Order: sequence, then C-alpha cells, then structure tokens
Amino acid sequence: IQIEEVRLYRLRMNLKHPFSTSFGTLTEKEFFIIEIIDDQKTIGYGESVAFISPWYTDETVTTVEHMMEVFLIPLLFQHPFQHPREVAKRFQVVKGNPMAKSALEGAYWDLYAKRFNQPLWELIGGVRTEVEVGVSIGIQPSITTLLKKIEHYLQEGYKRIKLKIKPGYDIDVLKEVRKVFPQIPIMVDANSAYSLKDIETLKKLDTFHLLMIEQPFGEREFLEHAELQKQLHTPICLDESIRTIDDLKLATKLGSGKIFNIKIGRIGGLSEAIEMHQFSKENRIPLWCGGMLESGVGRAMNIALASLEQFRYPGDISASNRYWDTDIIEPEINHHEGKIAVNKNPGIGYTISFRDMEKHIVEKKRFKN
Ligand code: OSB
Ligand code: MG
Repeated sequence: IQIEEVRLYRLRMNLKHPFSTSFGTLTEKEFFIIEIIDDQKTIGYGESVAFISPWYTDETVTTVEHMMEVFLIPLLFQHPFQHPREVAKRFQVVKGNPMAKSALEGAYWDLYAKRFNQPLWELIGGVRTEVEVGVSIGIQPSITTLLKKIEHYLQEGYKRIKLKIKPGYDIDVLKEVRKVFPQIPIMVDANSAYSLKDIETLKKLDTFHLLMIEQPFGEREFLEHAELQKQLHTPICLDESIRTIDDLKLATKLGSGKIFNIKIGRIGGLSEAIEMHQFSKENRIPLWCGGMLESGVGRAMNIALASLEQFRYPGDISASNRYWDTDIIEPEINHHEGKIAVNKNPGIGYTISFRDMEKHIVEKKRFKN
C-alpha cells in the first residue's frame, strides 16, 4: 500500500462547557484531522490530540504540525507499507513526538482496515461488542454546580464519574459528593498537581472508597508514586507518566500504580497501545481508555481500543454531545445506559461529515508524493 497524498485540516471547535483541570481551563479545542489517500484512492482518517499549549504533555498543535510536515509525512511517502505496525517502526528515526506520530499512524490504521473491509476494532483483536463509558467532570466553580453535573451525567447513564481535583479542591469536595452519592463509582484525577509533601491529604482520599486516584504526582515521579501507593489502599492510576511500554514495565516493577490509563496519542499510536495491551494481559494489569476531548474521529479509535480484553474499567469515552454541539462524524457517537456499541462498518466505522467539519476549519494543507 503506497500513500499518495496527505491532507491536514486544522480545526477549532468550541467546547459546550469550559473544562477545568489542575493546570487550567479549556474553552475550545484546536486539532488536526488527517486524511491520507493511497494508490487505490482508499481514504483513512486520523486525529491529532495535542492541545494548543503544552500543559498536559510537551506537544502542541503547532509542534505536531511541524513534525508531520517536515519529518513524518516524508517518511510516510518513502515507500509502501504492509501492516500498520510498520508505520510506528519507520517513525522510530524521529525521537519523541508521540501525538504527531499517532495522528498519522491512526489514519493509516483506518485506511488499512478499509482496504480489507474490516472494522478497526475487529482488526486489532477486540473482544467486546460494546464498551462501558464514564465521564470526566472538570473543576467546578461551586459544590452545587458539581453536584448538579454529577446528577445530570448519572441520569444520562454514565457508568462512572471522574472528578478533577487539585490542592484545596479535594477532601471537602469529596465529603459533599459522598454525602449525596454514597455508592456511585467515583475516581479522581489530579493531573500531577500534588507532591509527596501532600501525603497527609492524599491519605485522606483513601476514606472515600474511590475506584482509583489518577496521576497525583509529576510524570517522571515513578519512585514517589510507588512510595504513595505503599501508603494507600486505593489503587493509583498513571496517565501522564506512561509514554512508552518501558514506562509501563517500570511502573509495574516499582509498584508506582496498579491501573493504567491508555491514550493512543500520548503513547505514540495504536500499535504501541496494542503492545502495552499484550503486556498488561500477560501480567493481569487492568487498563482503561483515556480521552483528550477528541472529536468523533479520535473517539471512534478509542472505542476500538476499549474493545480489547484488558480494558477493564469504563473509559473517558463519552458521547459526542458531552463536548460538542455538533460532532464532525456521522452518525454521532451515542451511548445507551453507559455503553457504546462498536459497529460493523470498515475502519473507524463512522464517516466524516464535511458539511459540519467545514465550519470549523482554520487551515488546510495538502502534501503529494
Ligand atoms: O487527564 O485524562 C486527563 C482532558 C484533557 C486533558 C487531560 C485529561 C482530560 C480528561 C477528560 O480527563 C478526557 C475526555 O473526556 O476526553
Ligand atoms: Mg488524566
């Protein structure tokens, strides 16, 4: 399969509601949709998940564009590929930049699955025909609004609630939440906002029977996470810390966490995710699929990933209407009682709605072999 053309669409889409984490507030998402075309005119779609600023990881929309344009797209054109895992191999000459690599690799996975007329989830060995989903709720201006949001999403059927926390917005918030919702599955995500100095606060989190505590410390703090895990019953889940399968092995060996959040973009693509899944299966490590406020293209890839056996907890794979007034795919992604069904269409299983996408495009670029 020879790639003949790559088109980049830079989109800017307003979020329905601002999304606040320990590192700041997002009101819109800027990202790329990638369209790649092969020698038989098969088309594949991918999405780059990097944000406009480097507060989650070091990549940004513009570094992704630069890396794709100057280094990665020329590598795609170099010679034909067979299996999609060869894409990640060829990209190895470029250090780092997992989100840029993943966006192009994802488009090739979709294209490849379409060439063979197979749904992506099936191609990668998915075993589930529906995936359980949860919702991530940002830091709210007041407890009242938070409680209303939780109520709203529970009524919509979401299977678990993830609350963003930060120092000063943690124990008291959870006390109030647990008063009203003593039993629901809740987890928290700190996006690295704490340090070992906060250990007394973090130990109090143990009293709220949380499913897990996501990324309390910095991304390289494997030792600190291991120290904390020794003092907690609640499992620690790592997100930002896990960039490669070696990080996963290190964290497992050191006991830095017991559960891992897999995001295709953060780790450099679906091929790396499949390898991590294999390792996790062999070692009985539970995984779940994280989110990056994706549009439908990225969301569809996440659904495929979450259909793999070792994805044992509901993912941050909410429906299209969680973040968007109108998504850019057809049909939009919907859940029923907290479950999203995989579909039988080839590739990612959804089509691009150019009519909807057009409204959000801020830049278009074409590259020909
Ligand atoms: O840490 O998982 C995270 C959103 C933006 C950046 C980082 C994270 C998140 C989320 C929500 O928690 C993910 C989603 O619902 O798509
Ligand atoms: Mg996280």
